[in-house]
Formats: sequence, C-alpha cells, structure tokens
Amino acid sequence: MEQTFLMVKPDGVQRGLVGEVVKRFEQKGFQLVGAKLMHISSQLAQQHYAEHRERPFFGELVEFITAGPVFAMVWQGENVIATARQMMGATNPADAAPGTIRGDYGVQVAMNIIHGSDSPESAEREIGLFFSEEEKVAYEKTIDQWIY
Ligand code: RTP
Ligand code: MG
Repeated sequence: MEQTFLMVKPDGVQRGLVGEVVKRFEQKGFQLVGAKLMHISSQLAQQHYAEHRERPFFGELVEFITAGPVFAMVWQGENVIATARQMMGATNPADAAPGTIRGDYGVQVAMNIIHGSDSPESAEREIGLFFSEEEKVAYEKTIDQWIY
C-alpha cells in the first residue's frame, strides 16, 4: 500500500493544529503508520530540503523548520501521496482553496503549516530520512473494507 511522509511544521505545532491535521487524514480514511514530535537538526533540514539548496529562500527555510518542534508522520492508503497534496492545498496559502489545510489555516508561504511528499520517490526518501523501520507500525484496520 502506498505511503507518504507528512509533517506539521513548527508554526502548526505552535498554533495547536496537530490534532486538526491528524483528524483530517484519519477522517478521510487513511491509516496512520508512524508519528513523532521532534526537533529537526540543521543537517536533517538540509537533507530534507536538498532540492531547494540553490533557492534564495533556502537559508530561511532551514532556519524556520528547525525553529521549533515538528510533528512527523507516515500515512498509508490508496493514492495517499497525491490526495494528501490536494488536502494540503497550494504551497502559497494565498492561492490555496478554502477547505484545504493551507487554505483554511495559512496566510504566508513561509509558514504554510504542513509538508507533504510530492512523489513516490520523495515519499520513499523522506520516510527513510525521518523514520526507522521499528518506528513504523504495521497493523490491520478491519474498518478498511467499509472505506475503500
Ligand atoms: P513542502 O515541500 O513544504 O511540502 O511544500 P511544497 O512542496 O508545496 O513547496 P516547495 O516548492 O517544495 O517549497 C518548500 C517550502 O519552501 C517554502 N517556500 N518559501 N519564500 C518563498 O518564496 C518560498 N517558496 C517556498 C514553503 O514553506 C514551501 O512549503
Ligand atoms: Mg515540496
């Protein structure tokens, strides 16, 4: 089953939006596989955002994502990578539709509440960066037969 890496960023944790974010993915019907509250080191931040290394905002991005704890998660389900991106909304909350997480709770692009993997390759890489095998919990959700 497809898996993705989602993370409530420091602004979302500070604003008490962890429960709201978790609730949306739970109620959608996806399965939580792993979760932890953690501080991101500067080294991990640079690895995680390596694709943006040359961008002018890279320094600010690393500074922001390491400024406070994040809530890192692995979620599983059919088409979860693309669907999670839709549920998050556009990168800039100003462009994000109402009903999306960024559209409902964000204002500025630098503080857009949530990160989500943008492709199967990113998901595999990011899950591997943040979670060990032991931190991912395999279990049967018998209710799935009523959701899918
Ligand atoms: P993310 O990686 O955080 O899930 O966001 P994304 O895919 O929607 O956007 P991406 O292009 O990967 O950008 C990563 C993060 O960099 C910040 N950003 N700041 N100051 C700026 O112009 C700017 N542009 C992007 C955003 O916080 C974005 O989520
Ligand atoms: Mg991205």
